[in-house]
Amino acid sequence: MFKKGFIFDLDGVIVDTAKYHYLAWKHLADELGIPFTKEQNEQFKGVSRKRCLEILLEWGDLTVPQTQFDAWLAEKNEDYLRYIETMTASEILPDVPKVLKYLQEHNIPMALGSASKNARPILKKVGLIPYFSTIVDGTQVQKAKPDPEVFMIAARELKVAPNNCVVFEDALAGIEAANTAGMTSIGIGQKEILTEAHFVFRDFTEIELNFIKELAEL
Ligand code: B16
Ligand code: MG
Repeated sequence: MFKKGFIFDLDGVIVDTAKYHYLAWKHLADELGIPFTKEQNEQFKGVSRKRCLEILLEWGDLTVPQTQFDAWLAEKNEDYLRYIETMTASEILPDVPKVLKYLQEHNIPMALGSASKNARPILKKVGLIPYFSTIVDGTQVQKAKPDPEVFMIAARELKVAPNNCVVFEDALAGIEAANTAGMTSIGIGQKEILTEAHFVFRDFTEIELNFIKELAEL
């Protein structure tokens, strides 16, 4: 058993893929004649692809057969994957590597805990796979955040007790998931939104390594 484990969300914590999700959803929404703004896109953060489409169709007051639903879901993802294809390490958010390197140097196990079914290809594109002992993504979870399932699986695979895990999250649903799991939650974003997080930082440039050291009990 390791004493402490660190779990990272992907979109909005390690990379800013929210802008690509927005473009792909916007493209589909335009096609369907449903208004879709960047503010609405905020509500899609941390939410599964399927649930995002359900919400979009609710906004547009559209009910469609399953085959059409699946076709639009696939279309959105193909569009999104075209953006992902162009990603490089330059899109890793500032100072994220500083924290990952520090934890790796001190043998603290790290997991990825993401709702995205595209988490692995994205991590591969930006070259961060080697940092993670385990990757738990949208292909493995049955229940979406705020359900703690994704983080509970990550803790189990890290072999760290949930109350010794630290979670970095940008979505309120993810913070709720971490708290329900009994983990320490670190919000990345706005204090006004991530009100339930134990700590909130605008981004990783605000996080000092001393703080990480304390969390890791080094
Ligand atoms: P995909 P995270 C989430 O990733 C995103 O925040 C959310 O906007 C997206 O809809 C979801 O992944 C599903 O992504 O369509 O790639 O399976 O923040 O949990 O890393
Ligand atoms: Mg996120």
